[in-house]
Amino acid sequence: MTEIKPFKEPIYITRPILPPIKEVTKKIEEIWDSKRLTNVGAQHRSLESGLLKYLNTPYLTLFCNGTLALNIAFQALELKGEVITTPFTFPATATSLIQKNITPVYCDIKLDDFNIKPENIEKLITPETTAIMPVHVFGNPCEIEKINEIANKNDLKIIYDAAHCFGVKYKNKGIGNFGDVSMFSFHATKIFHTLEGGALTYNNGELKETFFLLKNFGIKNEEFVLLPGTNAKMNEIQAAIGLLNLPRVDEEIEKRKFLTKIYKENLCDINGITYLDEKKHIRYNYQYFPILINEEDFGINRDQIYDNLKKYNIFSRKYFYPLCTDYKFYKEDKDWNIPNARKISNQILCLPLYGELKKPEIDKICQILINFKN
Ligand code: T4K
Repeated sequence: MTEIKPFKEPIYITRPILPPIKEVTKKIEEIWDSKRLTNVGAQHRSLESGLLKYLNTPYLTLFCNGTLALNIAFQALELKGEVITTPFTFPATATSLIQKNITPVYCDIKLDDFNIKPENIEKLITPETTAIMPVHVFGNPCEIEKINEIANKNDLKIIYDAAHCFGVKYKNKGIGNFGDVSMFSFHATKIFHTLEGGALTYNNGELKETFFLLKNFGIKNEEFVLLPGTNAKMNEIQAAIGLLNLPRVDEEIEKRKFLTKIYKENLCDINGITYLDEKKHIRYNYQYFPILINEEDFGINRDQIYDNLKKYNIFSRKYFYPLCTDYKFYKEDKDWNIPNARKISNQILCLPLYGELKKPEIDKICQILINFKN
């Protein structure tokens, strides 16, 4: 076995795309000159129309982050009682429900895409259920038709957590076209970002005004406050960064697609390591590159690999461990029927993936990983 030296600089799970600083300065000067810093100014309006085109959805509303966008979607759709969701996700999916006094009910996931398992949803529906909130985890589209059918049959709303999905298409349609509402995150760790930020996309134009009111304290005009809203507005600097990043997204996706291919070529024959196959009719965005480690076949487990990679200056992530069902703030230990989610959460490891990385770096990460094999 050849000895491999650690990377000189840390290799993180992701790095944001960054427009040239000169372009940023120019935009900031524009904002400074206008003295309009927030409350839906020119940058905000321009980004909204740019994103409508890019995401190809009938309606879109911007927010200061994805989590508050979710909160507002629940409020606007008047969700209450229970919402069926996945335990294999980032905390914000579940905690945004809890913040609105809605009980998350956890459904198991599928092994071929790590998304909610439609076959198990119906068993979890009770008279209290008002919606289904699936997550297109890692940018992999859920089983949209099946979920639609269940929701229609049971008169439930669908809110997709599409935080990872910027640029994803399903059957040639932007992923934000499905369900009642979809939420995109524009956090710095996402393919497209506005530093912090998010958006809701939807087909029902009547929601537009409600979303607008709810993100701006519920204020209709100087004399009327119509709804108990909050402050969830995207500011002008966030929107300006979005405008500079938007033309760079497709190139970033192409770079990540290439790097994903390199990962797969390196890891395809390694006993104990598997990754998801791509499905038909999907334009992926390569937001993450998750692999599964089977300890029995690989010789060491996911946690050992995670720790060992750090010694080489490689910072992988255990997205998503722990499962939402295992958060400490749940006082009662409910016995959720989620064997697949448990298995995936214990084996998953997301490897560094961002456009700035080069083939030799991916080859080296893989070689280091393969050398851990017992
Ligand atoms: N639903 C789902 C399914 C989500 O995944 C998320 C967020 C949400 C909802 C909520 O959306 P937002 O409210 O955030 O819009 C990160 C992000 O903070 C979070 O947005 C994201 N999901 C989650 C999957 O990843 P952490 O705790 O892993 O981030 P952090 O700070 O450890 O960053 C990871 C790595 O990225 C760093 O090691 C280095 C790099 N990085 C990070 C930042 C913030 C940079 O290079 N530059 C940066 O500015 O949560």
